[in-house]
Amino acid sequence: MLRFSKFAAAASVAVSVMMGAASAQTVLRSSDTHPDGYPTVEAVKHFGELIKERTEGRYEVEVYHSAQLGQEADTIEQVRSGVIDLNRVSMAPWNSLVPATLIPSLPYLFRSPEHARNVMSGPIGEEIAKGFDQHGVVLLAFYDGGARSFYNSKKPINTLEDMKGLKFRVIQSDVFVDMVAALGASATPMPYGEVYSAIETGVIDGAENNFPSYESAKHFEVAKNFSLDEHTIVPEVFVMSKASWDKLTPEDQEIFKQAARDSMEKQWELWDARVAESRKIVEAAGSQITTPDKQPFIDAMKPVYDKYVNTPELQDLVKRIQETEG
Ligand code: GTR
Repeated sequence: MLRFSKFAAAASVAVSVMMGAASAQTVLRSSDTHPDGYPTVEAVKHFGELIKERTEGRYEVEVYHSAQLGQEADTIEQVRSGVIDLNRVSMAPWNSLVPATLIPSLPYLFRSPEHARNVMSGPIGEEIAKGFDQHGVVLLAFYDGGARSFYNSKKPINTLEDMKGLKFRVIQSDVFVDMVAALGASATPMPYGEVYSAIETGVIDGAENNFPSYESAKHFEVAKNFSLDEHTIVPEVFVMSKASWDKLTPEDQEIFKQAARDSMEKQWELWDARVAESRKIVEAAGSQITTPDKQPFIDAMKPVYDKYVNTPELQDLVKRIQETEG
C-alpha cells in the first residue's frame, strides 16, 4: 500500500497507482484530530474497508489521525479546496459557513444521544447535509459526538453559580462563546491541540467535551473537576471534497454513500463502548465527577436561542427536532 509523508500528503490530492494492466487504485486521504483507535478514526477506517471491498480494490482510505494534517479549522479549508479528499470533524466549526449547522450545536436541544442519532440519521439530517453542498464538500455521514460537559482545574461545579468567573476554552464557534457567557463564565476559542498546555499553564481554567475526548487528549491530567452538565450534543461530520466526489462514477457515489451509512452504525457501537471505557479511565485517575442540577443551566440559555433561532425557518427546524422521538 502507498504511504505518504505529511508533506507529500499536503501537496497532492488522491494518488492513483496502476495496479496491473487495467485497474487503477486510488488512495483517498482523510483527516481526524483524534488518535488512532478513537471511534471516529475507526469508523472512517471501516468506511475505507467497505469501499475497498465494494469497488474491488479501486479505492481505499488512509486516515491521518492525531491532527497530522493540521487542526480542524485548517483541515476544513483543505477538504473544501480539494487538497485532501475526506475529513472527519465536529459540526461546530462549520457554524459560520453553514447556517443550518447552528441548530444542532445549540445547548440542551437534544434530550439524549439517542434523540440526536434519530434526528441526524433521518430526514432532518438529510436537510442539514444539503447545506454543505455549496461549500466544496459532500456530507457523507453524521457520527455521534456524545454529550459535552465542562471540566476545570480550579473547583468542582455543583451549581450554576460555581461557573462564575471561570475561563473555558471553546470550539471556534460563536454559539459556544455566547453559551459560556450566558452561564456567567468566559470563553476563549482555541484549537483543540492547544488545550492541554493552556490548562496546564493556567491560560485557561478548563474546557468542555465528551468523556472520550477528555480522556484521549489527557485533559483529565490537568483538569480534574468534571461536571456532568451535558450542555450540548454536537454531531460529528464526515465529509468528502466535492473535487474528489465529482471524479466518482454515479455507481461509485452510491457505494460511497452506503458505506458511509454503514460506518455510522459502526461508529455508534464503538462510541457507546468508548464512553463507558473513558469514564472508567478518568475516574480511576482521580477525576471528580459532579452532577449539577441542569435546570438553571437550561434556563440560562434563553438569550442564546433568542439570538440564533432568529428566522421562521430556523424556529421551525428547532420545533421539528424537538418533536422527533428519542
Ligand atoms: C471533540 C470532537 C473533535 C473536536 C474537539 C474540540 O469532541 O470530536 O472533532 O471538535 O471535540 O473540542 O475541538
